[in-house]
Amino acid sequence: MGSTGAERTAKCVFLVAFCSVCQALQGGMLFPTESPSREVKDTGPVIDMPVPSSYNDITQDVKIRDFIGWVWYEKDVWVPARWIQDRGTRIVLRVGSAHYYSVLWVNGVKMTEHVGGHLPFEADISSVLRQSNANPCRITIAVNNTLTLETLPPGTIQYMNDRTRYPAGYFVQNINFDFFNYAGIHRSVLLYTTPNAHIDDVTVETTFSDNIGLVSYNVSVLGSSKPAVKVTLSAQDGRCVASADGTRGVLKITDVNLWWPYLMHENPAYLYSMEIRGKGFDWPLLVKDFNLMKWMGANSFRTSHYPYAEEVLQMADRHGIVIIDECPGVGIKDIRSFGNVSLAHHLTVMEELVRRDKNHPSVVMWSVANEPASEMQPAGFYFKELVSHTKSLDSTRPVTYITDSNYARDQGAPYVDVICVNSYFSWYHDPGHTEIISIQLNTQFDNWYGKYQKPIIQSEYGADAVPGLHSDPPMMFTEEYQKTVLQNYHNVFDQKRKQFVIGELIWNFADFMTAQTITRVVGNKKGIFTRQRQPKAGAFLLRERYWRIANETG
Ligand code: BDP
Repeated sequence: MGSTGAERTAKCVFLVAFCSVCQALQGGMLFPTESPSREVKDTGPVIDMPVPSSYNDITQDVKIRDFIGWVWYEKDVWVPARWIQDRGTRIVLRVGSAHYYSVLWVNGVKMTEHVGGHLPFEADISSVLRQSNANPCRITIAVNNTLTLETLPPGTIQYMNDRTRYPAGYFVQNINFDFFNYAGIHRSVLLYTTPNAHIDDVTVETTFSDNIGLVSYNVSVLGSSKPAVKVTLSAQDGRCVASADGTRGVLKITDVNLWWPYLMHENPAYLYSMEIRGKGFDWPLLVKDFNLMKWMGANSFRTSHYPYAEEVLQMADRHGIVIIDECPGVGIKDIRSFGNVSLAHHLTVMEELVRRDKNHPSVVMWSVANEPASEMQPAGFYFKELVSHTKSLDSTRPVTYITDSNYARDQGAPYVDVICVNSYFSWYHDPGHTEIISIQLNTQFDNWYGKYQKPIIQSEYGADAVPGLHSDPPMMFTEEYQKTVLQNYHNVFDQKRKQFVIGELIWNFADFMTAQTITRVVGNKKGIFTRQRQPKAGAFLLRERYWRIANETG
């Protein structure tokens, strides 16, 4: 990776030098100096950068940590000659995710570009590679992390131009969300092949009646020839339980084993495998996180506030963890972010998300946004469109967004299936007063339910705790305070659980990095685990609670 414009400038410098060898000297070639009439752009350093990773935390350089703008990644790879020679093979380059706006070149030829930081994109690079000198193949990806009012999440750039206060001038990226705007190529970049005639998409919808499971499938095949498609469905022990021919159909399974979240059934997370013939991040941390969830007896999470890597969803399928799959619609606070351009982009992001995740049994609900300014007048139309579009993409799952608005003023709640509410009583409101939680939380639930009669999930609640900080009686930022807040919320959940509160999601599983502000102590400390995954006192409280509930209900 180099900094701004590194690669383009580097090529330019090379060409100038070449001309000077073969022609008479031209011009005085003054040393380049910045002046009111001249601009100089240095090619910048080229540094090693691992992929996948965020470039911000890799070096000790504060400028790279806080960099805003274009960065350039480049790598030469050898593509197996066999792939190139066999014209029946399609060669694809897939980027798991790059934040935020990306342009992709292969051997200097632009292949594609993609807007949005959390979902995959890919390009068929076969024809470029089949031109002469394909190997080594040079992959170049330019990534720009600038957020605007029309990106998801939105942001604004603010220029500090007042030269009396800021002699050099500078600019900052303003954001309305509470996590560090990590940037770079965040997920794996893969080269893979398919035959020219290949399966482009598969949609599976499941239902059951008594002991019969029904699997409707729809396979989309691309390519000039259309091979016959055969579908087989196998049970977990490998037995074939149903099969069919053709690109669409319904498979029937007698004595079906349903997929259940773990803790809720003696045989949870039962997966059938479907094979369609005709054919086409940090692992240790991921495994540790799933082990911690199971240690606690937790069986659900929300992908706040953007889609997680596909490997995470695959793990959830296998382990019986239920997911609310959230798009990057966080920080929609400015009225201009409810405009048509923003809405059109938001609809596209939902299309990309549903396309990617629709076949995961662990995904039980789509979340189209987190804490938007849903009390603003255009929010009604915006969420009506967004929810109905998402339902048209997937009619089998409920759709929600997460609100922190007042129940009386929220404009989007009429369109969602489940009301998801975030609240921070005794933290952002009435700091220090844990005794008000009970009355405020009861009122919150009764108000929402009274108005909409829809099931409710408490989608965030919690308090910051700096690990190792203690006080009794509890004070804010200590482990005891976090525990007391959680305990007070839980007392109310236990009363309402028997009525209409169908879920509770602690904020947050683990501490995480944010931008620097006076409300954050080296990041957000609302985790019940530290960033290094060690438990705070609150983790033991939740562990006791979740296992108790599992035993009561199970
Ligand atoms: C909520 C946001 C979440 C924040 C949390 C907090 O949804 O992203 O991290 O507050 O302030 O409003 O800790």
